[in-house]
Amino acid sequence: MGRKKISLIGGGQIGGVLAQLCALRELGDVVLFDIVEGMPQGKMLDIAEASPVDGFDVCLQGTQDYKDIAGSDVVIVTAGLPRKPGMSRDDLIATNSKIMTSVAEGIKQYASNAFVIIISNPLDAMVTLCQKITGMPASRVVGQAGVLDSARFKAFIAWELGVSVKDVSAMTLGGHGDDMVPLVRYAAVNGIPVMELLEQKYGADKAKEVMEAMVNRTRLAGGEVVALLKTGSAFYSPASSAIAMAESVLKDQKRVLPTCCLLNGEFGVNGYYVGVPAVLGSNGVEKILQFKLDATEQAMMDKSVAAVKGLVDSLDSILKG
Ligand code: TXD
Repeated sequence: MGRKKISLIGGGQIGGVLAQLCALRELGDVVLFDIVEGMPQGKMLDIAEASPVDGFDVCLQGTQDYKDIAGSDVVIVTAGLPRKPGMSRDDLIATNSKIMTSVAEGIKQYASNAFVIIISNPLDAMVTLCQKITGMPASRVVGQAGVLDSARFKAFIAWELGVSVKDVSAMTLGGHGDDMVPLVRYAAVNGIPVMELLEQKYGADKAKEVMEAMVNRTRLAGGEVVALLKTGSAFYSPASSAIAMAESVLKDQKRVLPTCCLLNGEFGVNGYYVGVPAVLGSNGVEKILQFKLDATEQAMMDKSVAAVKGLVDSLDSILKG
């Protein structure tokens, strides 16, 4: 039995960390594709030379040739420009949709049986484009945003309450933009509602304020990192997040992870990619878990979905222009 194979399209900041995480966890052999001559080869050689130190046995290859992604079990796409300070994710659409078009054609030709995770921004539009061009089943083309947005929300809650991040569960739904929907009602520490713990600590009024600040920080967390870095955007946490999704598929873990999925009526959305909780296993998106949103949550979801629709509906004219 051969090893699993993971191909990473885009060998920049996130791509490099993805390659190292795949190797450290021995998820499988890794191919790193980038258009920049020598760069993916150099990064893979560098990681491979750490293998005797870290003790992993996988093959690592850098390439400029899509042929090398043939037979991939998982493909993760980060190709495209990142944001600069002051830019929104949506400002990237013109450049990144051209890049995504060429990437999707490469995947269609050589790896159409893989499970594909898109990371490139603007996320919801890029995953839509990739699925359209490849024509692959929507259960095998998804986007990563929710695992990261939820991780940020969980981290802020853990830091605020002084508890382990391992015991916090919380989730964000919707698009990967500033209108995303952090679900306050379901945020919990080992099952205990976070709001109850905040009320004990601060009283009801201040507890609401503290939660609101965490919700806002979650929504703007990508920009917070961009402003600090000054060049480029977050890369460690997006890489970890996509690896959790890839691992769930490669090992058939059936984890329930917030995933950017093509919806078919779920949460009142039809025909658009939006972040929802999904069971990820060897068949890709095996199930979307639905539950009732209250009126406030539904209103936030509708606003977030409206932003996704506006962006996705502009794709056709951008690609023609
Ligand atoms: O959670 C999320 N989804 C995200 C997404 C969180 C943070 C950043 N997110 C987005 O990921 C970000 O806005 C970018 O659109 C992507 C990649 O971010 P990264 O920080 O890795 O960008 P880099 O370092 O600029 O790397 C991009 C690489 C770079 O090496 C280019 O040479 C390459 O993409 N590139 C290409 N690769 C293949 N094919 C083509 N055509 C191509 N064009 C550029």
